[in-house]
Amino acid sequence: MIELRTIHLREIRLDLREPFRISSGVVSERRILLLELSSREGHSVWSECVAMERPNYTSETIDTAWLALERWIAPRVLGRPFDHPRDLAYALEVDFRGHRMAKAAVEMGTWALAAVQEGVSLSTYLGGERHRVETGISIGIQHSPDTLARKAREAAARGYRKIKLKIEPGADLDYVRAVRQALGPNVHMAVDANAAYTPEQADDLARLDDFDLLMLEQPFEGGDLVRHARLQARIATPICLDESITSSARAQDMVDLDAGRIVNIKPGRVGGFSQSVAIHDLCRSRGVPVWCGGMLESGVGRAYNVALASLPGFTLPGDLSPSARYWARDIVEPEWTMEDGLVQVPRTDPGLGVAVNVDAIADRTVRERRLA
Ligand code: OSB
Ligand code: MG
Repeated sequence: MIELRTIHLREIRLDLREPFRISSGVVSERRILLLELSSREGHSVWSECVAMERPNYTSETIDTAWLALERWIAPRVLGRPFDHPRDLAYALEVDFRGHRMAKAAVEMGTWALAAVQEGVSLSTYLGGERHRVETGISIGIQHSPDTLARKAREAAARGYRKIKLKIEPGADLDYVRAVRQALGPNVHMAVDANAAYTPEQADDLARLDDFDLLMLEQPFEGGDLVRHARLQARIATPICLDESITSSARAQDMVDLDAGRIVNIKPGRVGGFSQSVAIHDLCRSRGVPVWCGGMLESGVGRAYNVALASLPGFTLPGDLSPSARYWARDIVEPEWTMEDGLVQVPRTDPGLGVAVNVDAIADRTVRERRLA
């Protein structure tokens, strides 16, 4: 049994060490929505809502998430006992569309609270098995192919097991070619378009087959499956869907239509861990590899991603870069690190396995609200 007593919302701002550009926009300062959940049983945990400042990845933003949490999510779940986090997830689905990132922040926090209550790590509570997870890097769009090739070479030298390049029309084939030349044939490379292409540009996308890519992520708009299936039928590179997969039903459609052959699971995008685990289970039973994507999370959000990525079906490297890639100083202790391209999964202490630096958060808080 688990019952939420309070949800404390805080917005903090953290400067990225370097701006991160994807096809639909650039982020230099990350506005981060943190939640502190406390239970009737007397435990408390931190969680993170991964929505960004502008609606350029999905329709949600940090401001819509704040509103949804105050108005609809907190009133539905506070003071109400649930047998399991899945029951809370269900309560947030009934007659309540969308707002998945806002819902996920509470739903995932509830899994962490349940883990603490059971005295086990979040990874263990989720059914994770791995003690280490392979780490990939996602490199933003750069000014020139040469700059990108230099960054990719540095990343490969640091041990990353997968190098993912953001692409867009006009910054694709020449960039990918330069990186493949710089890295040689043995490094795992992927590209992510964040929905920047239309089916009329399929000829350009088909040329990516020359570069032996592990995957082409989300070329067409979020929600689309049919156009992705048509593209997959004519290219050899496996398509990986990110924005188009919002639930296990959509993942099933993807497999049935052969609209993609890999899924990027971001728990925030699908409403939390209940859907994430369902997508994982479905893909595993259908032989579809999954991996854990990132949303430029702080060390709090990363703890949730690392725990999820310890499940056995996560067979490809996740976008789980160490703290120092993003921030001068992260808000957790210890910070997340990488060794030989692997991140260690905390499996001994109950819950997240990292402590939150409350002073660092207080210094950076721009607004807060306690919901009870
Ligand atoms: O599509 O995976 C994406 C960041 C913001 C929005 C969308 C995406 C990303 C990333 C970041 O690729 C990966 C990371 O957190 O390291
Ligand atoms: Mg993506």
